[in-house]
Amino acid sequence: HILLVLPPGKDVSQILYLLTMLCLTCMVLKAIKLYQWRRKLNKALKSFPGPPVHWLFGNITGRGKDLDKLLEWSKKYARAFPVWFGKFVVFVSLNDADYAKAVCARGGKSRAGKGLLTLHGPKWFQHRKLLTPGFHYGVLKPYVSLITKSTQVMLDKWEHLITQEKSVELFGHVSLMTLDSILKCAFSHESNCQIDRSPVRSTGKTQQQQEEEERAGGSHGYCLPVLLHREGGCHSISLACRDDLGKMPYTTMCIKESIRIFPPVPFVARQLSKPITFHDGRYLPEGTLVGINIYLIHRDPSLWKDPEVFDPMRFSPENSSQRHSHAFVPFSAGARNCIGQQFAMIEMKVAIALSLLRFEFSPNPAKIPRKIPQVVLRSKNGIHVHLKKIDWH
Ligand code: HEM
Ligand SMILES: *[C@@H]1O[C@H](CO)[C@@H](O)[C@H](O)[C@H]1NC(C)=O
Ligand SMILES: CC(=O)N[C@H]1CO[C@H](CO)[C@@H](O)[C@@H]1O
Repeated sequence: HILLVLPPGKDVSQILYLLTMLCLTCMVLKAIKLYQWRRKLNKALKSFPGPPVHWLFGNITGRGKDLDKLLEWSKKYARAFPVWFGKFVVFVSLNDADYAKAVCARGGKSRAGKGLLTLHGPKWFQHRKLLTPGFHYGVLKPYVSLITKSTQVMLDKWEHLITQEKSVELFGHVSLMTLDSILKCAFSHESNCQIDRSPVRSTGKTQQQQEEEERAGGSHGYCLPVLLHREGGCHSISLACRDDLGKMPYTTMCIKESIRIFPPVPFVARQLSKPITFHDGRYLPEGTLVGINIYLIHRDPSLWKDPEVFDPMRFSPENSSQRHSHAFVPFSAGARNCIGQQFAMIEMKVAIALSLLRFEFSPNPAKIPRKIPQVVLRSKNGIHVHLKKIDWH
């Protein structure tokens, strides 16, 4: 445009000079804006003490130990602390149910994933409105038989994998099963992906990449915490047989307790679209990146007694009624919560009930899962379980 408005015959060097000045002015303005924003942010962060920060690398290093590190820090820096990724990017980790409630109450800009996850503003609202009726509980009921079919395919595969002493890695199979189910239910597509993996392979990945991904849980899968039934096992089988899906109270409590301790989505990231002041007077300015730390909220000792202990009775109606509305937020909360929440709950109930009817599960103590947070919470070394077919005669 500049070239067009300049009268012909002007010196090329003059044009270059003009362009350079324009660029410089833009950069200086940007830098000033950034500087002002950083000053405001630093002022706000003064009231959020956090772990010591390396001048260059920030404070997040190896991925494996980060969850334990975060838990350690949350004991020292109550409710929230800044986490630095390098020198310039800071996320404020919100580890408190009240803080989460304040942030979830707003739309905000989502910072993860693709499609609906990355949209915001009117476009997100339009898509969300379009999709929501498709995930209503009543509409989901017919999907039970489709999910049952997918689960049966998975269990049939497991039967062939049983050996006397060796355990079986389940995560890859479960991920494929969830992919199979969602393709059937949402797209009426019979992918047969659990048996014949070519549809996934056609993405141009090498076989090795593909196998690595499958070991890691598949590119499409989400983390399904595998419930290892201990004393409660038989009890939950008989309940699963009698109750219909809407109830299954004991299984539901077990699922909830599993995704409390191992939230499949451990953090939800947001960029504040407006400044926010929390109930305790601390505030954060507009544009700040915050992470709702579901993993830490689910381990807050002021909300959960002995947080590391697996105890489904925490979710009995009596024990749940007094709990903070945002103490348990595996599906996030507010306007941008998980649209697939009901679907996921149904899927987990069906898969677990059918699995427990067919097999007895016990952990392989030599291969205890090692948590690693990525977009979803996964196990670094897979989920290895001993299977024993139940003889009902
Ligand atoms: C146990 C299983 C699942 C868990 C724990 C889970 C959790 C979550 C969480 C925490 C979010 C918020 C993410 C953010 O704000 O950045 C989310 C969003 C979303 N989830 Fe799930 N999810 C699960 C299964 C599913 C399934 C099965 C589907 C699809 C059928 C699904 C579809 C979505 C979509 C479309 C969004 C974006 C919603 C929006 O931005 O308006 N999820 N989920
Ligand atoms: C509440 O939880 C405690 C501890 O898990 C358990 O012993 C108790 O039976 C539960 N109460 C009810 C009514 O479910
Ligand atoms: C890079 C890094 O990890 N920096 C620091 C993070 O915080 C701990 C203390 O919790 C320091 O020891 C690290 O040097």
